[in-house]
Amino acid sequence: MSEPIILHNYVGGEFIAPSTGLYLENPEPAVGTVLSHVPKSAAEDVKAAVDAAKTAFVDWSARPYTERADWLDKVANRLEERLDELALMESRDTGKPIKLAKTIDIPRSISNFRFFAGAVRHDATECHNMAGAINYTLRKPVGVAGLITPWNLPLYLLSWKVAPALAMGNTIVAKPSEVTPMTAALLADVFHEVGAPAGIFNLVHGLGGDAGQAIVEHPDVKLVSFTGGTATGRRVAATAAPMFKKLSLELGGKNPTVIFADADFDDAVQGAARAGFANQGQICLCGSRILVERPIYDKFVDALVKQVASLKVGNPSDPDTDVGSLVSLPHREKVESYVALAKEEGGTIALGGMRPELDGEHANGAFLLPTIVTGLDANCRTSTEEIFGPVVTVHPFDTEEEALAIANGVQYGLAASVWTSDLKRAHRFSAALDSGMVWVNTWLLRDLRVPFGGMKDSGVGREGGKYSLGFFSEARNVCIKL
Ligand code: TXE
Repeated sequence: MSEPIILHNYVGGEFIAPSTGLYLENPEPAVGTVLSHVPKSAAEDVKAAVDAAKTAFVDWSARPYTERADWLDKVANRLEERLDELALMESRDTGKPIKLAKTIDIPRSISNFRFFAGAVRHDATECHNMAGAINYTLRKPVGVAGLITPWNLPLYLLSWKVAPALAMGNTIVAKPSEVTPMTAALLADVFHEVGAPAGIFNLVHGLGGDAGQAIVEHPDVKLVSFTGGTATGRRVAATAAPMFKKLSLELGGKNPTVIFADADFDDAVQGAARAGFANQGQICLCGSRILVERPIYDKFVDALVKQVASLKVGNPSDPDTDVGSLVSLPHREKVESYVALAKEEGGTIALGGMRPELDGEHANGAFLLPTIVTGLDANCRTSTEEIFGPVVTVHPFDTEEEALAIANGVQYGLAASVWTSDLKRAHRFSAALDSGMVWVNTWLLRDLRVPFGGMKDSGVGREGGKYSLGFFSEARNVCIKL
């Protein structure tokens, strides 16, 4: 067993200890041993980071966009050189399969830097001609950006915010989840290695209620981009709104996967399994409510059970593993409480519902078998509340109207996937869904230019492509009388 790694905050280009002198233990969820000691930072640490970011802003915001884009490319290149190390750390910190970290999480993080370097190089602003005058739009950096990220896709989601924030000339105070701080720490290391200007990227570790809250409260943080749970998002909004901060909230989901009888059956089974169980069901976009048209319902459930039962559960470091451990033991308890609730509510556990029996160091990891529940009312708590784990419920429907009512009958509205070979229905149904994003005959196929975000309790605002460039800047109109 190796010694725990001691993490530092990164402020003004220096790695420093928290002012409190206190550290949190960060366990490796698949084995239960302590992976690192994480600074338990306080408002004082956030203040130092904001001061550093404010100082750096003067110079950074004045640099040409081409230079800022070049820095993003340097960060991307160095991340790429360290891909294996980053992937292993992401897998150990979260419990996710190394296969996923290596092919999705880290490559996407690298792409995020390259994409926003390209986006800002090719960006153009608008011009509105009118009688006797011309208007043009300038985009100014906002200032110090507070970026708060969750534990499910640590570097992937952090880089999705860091890259556009810097591209548009802002400087950053970031706080990763205290549950998964490792790759954010490595990102700070990369900024340091490439010699990025001191203070443009500051990292403060710690608890949400301490360091996170202090970032949102700080009057000099002019913009907050938050991804996390809906309850926390509500608190962030309540704190930030009276100060009129720019705010982007990407929150929870309870996303429907809607399968019509005319869909390509095998594709739909594969798609529903992937949408339900990728990253152990811990992606805000995961499809945890599977609605199936009645004529194919029984056949579909059988095929889904067979498909999901074939997934290999266990050691995240094994390259063949499909399903790793959940992010923590407390999170597994939360997910298991929903399995118990599903039974109370009259559901049948068609697959899983318990912990796998694993040997050796994984015997006490936070594992849970992929779980499929049938026979539940579509309106019960298990079917409508966000579980954020490897648990899906499957429900039959008879008509398109009924499928739509079930799909839209929750407080969330983040993503949906629809499986059908009827083109007209695909368009009609996609337009009627209360959902920020709809995939048809696929799931999580991402183009980084498209708007990303949710409606209802799934959040406020959109990020991605020009939406991110817009959010991370202030638009100013200049009207010239001719
Ligand atoms: O998230 P939190 P948690 C959902 C999922 C999960 C639930 C709770 O259902 O079970 O949310 O997860 C920081 N001010 N999602 O508790 O608390 C916190 O330190 C400022 C969906 O882990 O929302 C972390 O960095 N920041 C989701 C970040 O907020 C605060 C991904 C997210 O943590 C804060 C994760 C405060 N007062 C969970 N309190 C998704 N949409 O992808 C906490 N934080």
